Amino acid sequence: MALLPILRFPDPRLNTVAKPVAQVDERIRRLVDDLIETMYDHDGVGLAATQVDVHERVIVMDTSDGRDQPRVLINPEIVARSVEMQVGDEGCLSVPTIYDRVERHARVTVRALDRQGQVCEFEAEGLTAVCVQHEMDHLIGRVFVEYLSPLKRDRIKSKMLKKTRDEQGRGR
Ligand code: GNR
Ligand code: NI
Repeated sequence: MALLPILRFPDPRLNTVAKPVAQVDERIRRLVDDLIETMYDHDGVGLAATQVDVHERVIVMDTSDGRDQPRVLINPEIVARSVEMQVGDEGCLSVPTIYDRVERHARVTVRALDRQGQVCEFEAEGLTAVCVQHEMDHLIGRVFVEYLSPLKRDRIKSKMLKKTRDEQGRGR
């Protein structure tokens, strides 16, 4: 297992569209395990392969209270979405310290392959529904701040560039 470095907004690699996984093999399982370890290390509720510069349709999530129920979604598809929407505060490991409101479908039905390559389908609501939509956006190259106003997005962009510069100045 390994901790993977996470790309930071506005890195253009975050805008890459991921390709479907052709076969759930040992390489993909290793990626899944590294994503899970990296997600827990950063106390995240989800992580998409895009964020670690791997452009394949792989997501890991854990929205359980005990943080002991990792979920693996390979080639995820939303097969149904509620008309009802919900607005919730979102954050992103690729946009650290920034939280803002985003409107999402309140419920989504997701179909994906699991770590074994088996098809699984479930209905998600609340934070899990938010997380699925947030992670699936990463796979099509979209970061949540792109839903905010251009003014806010530009401010966040400047703040992230400065943060990255400051950290590199300190030799990190
Ligand atoms: O850890 C995360 N928390 C979170 C909170 C509200 C809505 C979405 C998220 S996902 C985020 C981890 C992340 O960046 N996943 O891509
Ligand atoms: Ni994110």
